[in-house]
Amino acid sequence: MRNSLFFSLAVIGLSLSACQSPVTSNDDASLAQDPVEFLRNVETESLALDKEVGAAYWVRSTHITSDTGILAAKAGERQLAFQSKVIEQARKFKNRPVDAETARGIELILRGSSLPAPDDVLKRAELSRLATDLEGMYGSGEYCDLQSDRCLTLPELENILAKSRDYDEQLNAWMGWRSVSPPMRPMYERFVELANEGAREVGAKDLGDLWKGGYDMGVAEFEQETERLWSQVEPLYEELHCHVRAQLGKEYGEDLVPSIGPIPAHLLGNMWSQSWGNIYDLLEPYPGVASLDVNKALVDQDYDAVRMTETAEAFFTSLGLPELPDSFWQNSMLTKPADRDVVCHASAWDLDNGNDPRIKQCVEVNEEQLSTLHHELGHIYYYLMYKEQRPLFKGGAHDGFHEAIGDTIVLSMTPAYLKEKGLVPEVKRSEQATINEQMKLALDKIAFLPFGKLIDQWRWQVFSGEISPENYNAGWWKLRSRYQGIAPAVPRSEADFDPGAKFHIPGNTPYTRYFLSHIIQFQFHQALCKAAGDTGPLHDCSIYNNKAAGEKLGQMLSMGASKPWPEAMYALTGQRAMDASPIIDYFQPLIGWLQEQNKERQCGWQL
Ligand code: X8Z
Ligand code: ZN
Repeated sequence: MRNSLFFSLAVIGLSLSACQSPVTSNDDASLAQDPVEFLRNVETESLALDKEVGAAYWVRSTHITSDTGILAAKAGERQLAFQSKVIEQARKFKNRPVDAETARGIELILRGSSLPAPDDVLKRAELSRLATDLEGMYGSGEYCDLQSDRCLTLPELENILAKSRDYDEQLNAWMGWRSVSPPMRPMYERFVELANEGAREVGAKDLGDLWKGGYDMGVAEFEQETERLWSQVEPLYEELHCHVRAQLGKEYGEDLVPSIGPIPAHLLGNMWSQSWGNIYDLLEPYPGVASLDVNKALVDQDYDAVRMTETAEAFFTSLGLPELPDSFWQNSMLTKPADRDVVCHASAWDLDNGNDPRIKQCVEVNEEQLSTLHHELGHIYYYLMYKEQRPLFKGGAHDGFHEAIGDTIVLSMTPAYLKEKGLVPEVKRSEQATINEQMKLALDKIAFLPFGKLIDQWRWQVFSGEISPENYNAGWWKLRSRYQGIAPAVPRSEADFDPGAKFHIPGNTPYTRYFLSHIIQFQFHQALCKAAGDTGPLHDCSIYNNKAAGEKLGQMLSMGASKPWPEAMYALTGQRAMDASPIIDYFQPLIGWLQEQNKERQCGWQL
């Protein structure tokens, strides 16, 4: 997601805020002595430049050239300057007795930047330029394969990993994409130095601590909270890993996939081994029971990017939520342009103070992309629903909430729903069908959990200095093998920079949000099913067409960031904590099945 106002952006790297823009005449308006007035001034000042910075960033992301790089970096620089000024002022108000709303506003300003810049003008400009260039390098990256004599873009390389079952072909695509990131390494090192300097200037220990401070609890408490949630789900992941490894051993041979070691990272159907749904064909527990091949139906029925987006929109409107505005359709980028480089990584943008929400996605006609469209529209519906909040409160209850909305909807795309949409032929309920469906979903949702956690584990250690630049890659693979139980099939060294091959590193987007999202979306699903009056098993519930569930969801979304997140959680679920019990409940049938499959196997992996 990309947010426009910097306060609401516990969000992105060089996110969009406002600052001393040419269109903002009253440069020092935000330096008021009264906190209430200060917040109002900050909001007013933000709107104008926000619009300008948003435009510069949108054009940069949908048309990567050296010119758009210059313009975006310049706009970003002004934004960072404004941000620093406002944060500095907000710190002075921190311990003043103020009303609850004002205190919340100040809190959101203090934690609202994922990229604080140093006060030094030259360093600020350098940081903005680095952020723009790193993202641009990722967006325009391609791998020119000498053998086939052509250059492949990321979506093309991802397709190879999704579809090929040839060990070497997959390895070539996997390594190919990683040839894009080594030049980022010295830039990233400098980026870390400068961003840390900026973080220290606003009173944080380092940038990681600033990020961890965005959850209405202390930094140490938040770290414990993520550990607690991980320990709830780790046994599930181990069962899934154990079974997947055994099946891959059968497919590729145990010489290539050893039965007690980590899984080769390029065999899981995904460029980053982060979700494994693409290799469902190798894992289908009961072959032929319940056809779940949505990909084929989408192609056969001539779906295109617009129709897929309309399908996603129709789910939200079936809940009683509004239609997307015309401007969404006019301004979004739904397909990859043939004539220029763009940042294909899907994102949602809240431009013009909620009046111009857009998405940017290189949609291809397949199920994974249909899910991503629901994910992106989840962000858009959050924007639409909190549009009436004051600017400071236009944001998610926490960033994991923002990531969880569209995914929650995807959990309602049950076989019965897909049948209604004509995307699967028929629905026959049986225990075997349930196990198949659960396996398919687990390959995405359970497989993701350790990945969702380790990305920021790496960054927190990088920002704190625990992982030094000489050990960037070794530190990365240590975490990848510890959490995910995967390993590269070819030696990696410090000449590589594998973290840079994942969007959110050069894009400076915090990642713990996705780990949290993957847990709380099951809490949301459970609560919405309850609101819909569904009494059956959680995995069979769909809230499609249910206005009571839509009402409940809409209420929570419209709170935006106005209250600490436990209150938003309470409004939707009746609980105040994040909790992995619903995801565990959801997958009960599969867990039992996996335990049975694994009972003679030695699970886990040696490091
Ligand atoms: O980055 C995203 C979204 C945009 S917020 C497409 N996701 C993470 C990823 O792709 O790594 C969604 C799931 C995890
Ligand atoms: Zn997202």
